[in-house]
Amino acid sequence: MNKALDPALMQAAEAVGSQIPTSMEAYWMPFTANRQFKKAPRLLARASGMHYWDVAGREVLDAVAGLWCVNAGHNRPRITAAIQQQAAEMDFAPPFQMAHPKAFELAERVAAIAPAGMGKVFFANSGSEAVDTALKMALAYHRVRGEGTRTRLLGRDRGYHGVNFGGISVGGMVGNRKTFGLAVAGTDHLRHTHDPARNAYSQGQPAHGADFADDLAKLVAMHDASNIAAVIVEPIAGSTGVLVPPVGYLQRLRELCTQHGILLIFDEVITGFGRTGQPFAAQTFGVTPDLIVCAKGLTNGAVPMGAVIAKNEIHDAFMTGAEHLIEFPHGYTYSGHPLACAAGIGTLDTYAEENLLTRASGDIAAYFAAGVHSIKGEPHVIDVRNFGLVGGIELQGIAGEPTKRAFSVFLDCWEQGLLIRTTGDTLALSPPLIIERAHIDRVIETIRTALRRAA
Ligand code: PXG
Ligand code: PLP
Repeated sequence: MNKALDPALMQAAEAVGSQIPTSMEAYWMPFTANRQFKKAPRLLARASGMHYWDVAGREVLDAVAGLWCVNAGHNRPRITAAIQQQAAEMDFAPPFQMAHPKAFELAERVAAIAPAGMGKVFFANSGSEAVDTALKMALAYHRVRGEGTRTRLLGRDRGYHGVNFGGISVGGMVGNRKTFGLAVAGTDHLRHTHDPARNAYSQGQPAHGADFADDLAKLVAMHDASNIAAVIVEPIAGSTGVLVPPVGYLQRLRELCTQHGILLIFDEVITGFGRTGQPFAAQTFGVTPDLIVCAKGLTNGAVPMGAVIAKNEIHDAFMTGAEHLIEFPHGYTYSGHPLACAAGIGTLDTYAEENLLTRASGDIAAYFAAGVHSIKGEPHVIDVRNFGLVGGIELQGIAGEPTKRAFSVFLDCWEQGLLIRTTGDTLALSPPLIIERAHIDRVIETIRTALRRAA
């Protein structure tokens, strides 16, 4: 007998013909409270457009694009067809000293929507891999130009750059760092820009805090620019609770980086592919970094893939020396995997056909902003933040039990048929870019109901 699920859920699942796990023992779940989850599992079975259906056949509105990644909505036909066709045609092609046509095609397509002058695309398989790729690229770039003393990597408090050693080292979420020893040495961090005393309930970009960027000048004074390779920031910090950059902040960072020869890396794993109303946040905020890290929306979440988009001159600096030598000793077995490339091309086609990469700059974003800000004044709410089609609703945590209140709201929403995300005591929203007004109404009213009965 199946002991994995409680009898009621199992019965419901069997009634709709869902495949259900025969055991939950072996799967060690990522970033999950494993024991709690396995007592009351939330299992998804199908998806289409704005919705999931769980194994019991219950419809769930997706207000977080899966995990910030399904920007075109679920199971889009072009993407599905591209994957199916590729799987039947060629399973794998070695990416080292070999290639296949779709890798070139996808790179061209990504470069075409990237900021001008950023025309070189290096593939990885996740945001975390892309982050570590960008950090290594920065180190190697300085070295190949004879500035090999530039080895220090800077990040920012509350930054999330994935979970690999490079990423947690420049990252600034203590829970993701404290367990893992020394990780990569020689990092340092700017302060984060969250300043609720001055900026609570800002609509779009907060007015105050451009001066937080001057922390970079302080770190230059401390370490000397000749020792600093790069600074990496998320244009909008996502995982740490949707922190929108203050007006002028990214511009100031860019100025300081240029002045000191430090590479500026934008981690656009969440902000990339239309989340802010342009293909990349670099374009939305009018600031061109030296490297862009992206993933998630690159393939609409359908096949794992990440990428680093580099300025042409960074790439070109590597193209020296003997032509038979490998210029950048880095890459993954699955860099530019055929299935991921096919999914990426199908994804970019879908975005283009439906103008999704700029949809979050239009009326729907204004409607979304009005919706999330209408939550102000509900129980426990202490701040609301938004930009494009991303929103954060920060709750007062329960004293001594951080994250518990937000997670209880998450569970209530799930019971009501709505998928959101929580980080700390912030509720995060990043719906598929195809969202319509009626969906937004439903998201907001479901959260409102949950807040009004939250402990
Ligand atoms: N950089 C940023 C800015 C991200 O948001 C990564 C890197 C890592 O990507 P991979 O594909 O390795 O997961 C991310 C991923 C959350 C949450 O709770 C966010 C992410 C991943 C998991 C959870 O908000 N973002
Ligand atoms: N570990 C071993 C023993 C390997 O042979 C390889 C790749 O060949 C890796 C790790 C890295 O795997 P990937 O290229 O998928 O990142």
